[in-house]
Amino acid sequence: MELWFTEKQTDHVGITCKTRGTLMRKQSQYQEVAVIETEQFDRVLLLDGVIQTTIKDEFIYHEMIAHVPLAVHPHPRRVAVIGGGDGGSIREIIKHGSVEKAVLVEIDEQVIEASRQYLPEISCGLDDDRVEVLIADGIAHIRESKNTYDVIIIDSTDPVGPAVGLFTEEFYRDVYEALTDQGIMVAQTESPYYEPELVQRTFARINAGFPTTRLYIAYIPSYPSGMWSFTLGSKQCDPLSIDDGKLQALKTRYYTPDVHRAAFCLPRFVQELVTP
Ligand code: AG3
Repeated sequence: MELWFTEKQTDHVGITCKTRGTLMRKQSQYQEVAVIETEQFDRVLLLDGVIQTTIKDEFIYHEMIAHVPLAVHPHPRRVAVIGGGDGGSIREIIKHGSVEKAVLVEIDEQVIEASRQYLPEISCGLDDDRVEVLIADGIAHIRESKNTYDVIIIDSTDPVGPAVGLFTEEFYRDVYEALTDQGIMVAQTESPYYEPELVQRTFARINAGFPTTRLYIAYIPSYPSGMWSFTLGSKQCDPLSIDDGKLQALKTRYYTPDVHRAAFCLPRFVQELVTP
């Protein structure tokens, strides 16, 4: 018997994967947490039936959400990840020698538990000495942190349920205050193809507080439309000015200094979403 998993990505389109089995499935206080095994993507983390990350293509998302801001900041020492309980962003952050402390603020402990047990390739960085794991509300943590972090990465789920507050102008204002003078934030901001209004609105909200706001793109096969956006807000640093030499030693599979620059070159329909 063949078993297939489908995520309904929009009201009219889904992604369907041939499945070997379910490794775990558990209702947490916030959502249903599951790890399934698929033929194409190996193990897949699902939250309320939505694909968060997969063993095969997670490197693209995690490298692009972490290395882009860390390359732009001249000397990132303190970094926070809001959400991202699988640990993939943390694993990439600690590849940077300048980082002294990386704080993961995840609201749902069950996501961390499931990832530690079933996705060790992704969660492995969580045990590093420089990493602190907080089971806490990221919105409250950021509100209470002032002038604390050089880089803040918002590695959230889609803007439904607990993540809605991570897409508001008020939250981005608190992120600005939580950043140091040369601080940089990045948020995952969904598919420009399926969610153009969301991309446009979120960009405007970040841009309302940050002097420099830029959208960049990566291609992630398991996410809706494959084309995925990230929005970067910067207090001082130019997102396109990076020190290639410093980045040569990074062990990556997607990110390179050339990919960094290319990621900010947007197809016209995407550029139009962020041009006033
Ligand atoms: N967070 C973004 C997942 C969004 C995917 N959306 C979807 N499949 N509809 C990923 C967390 C990885 N650390």
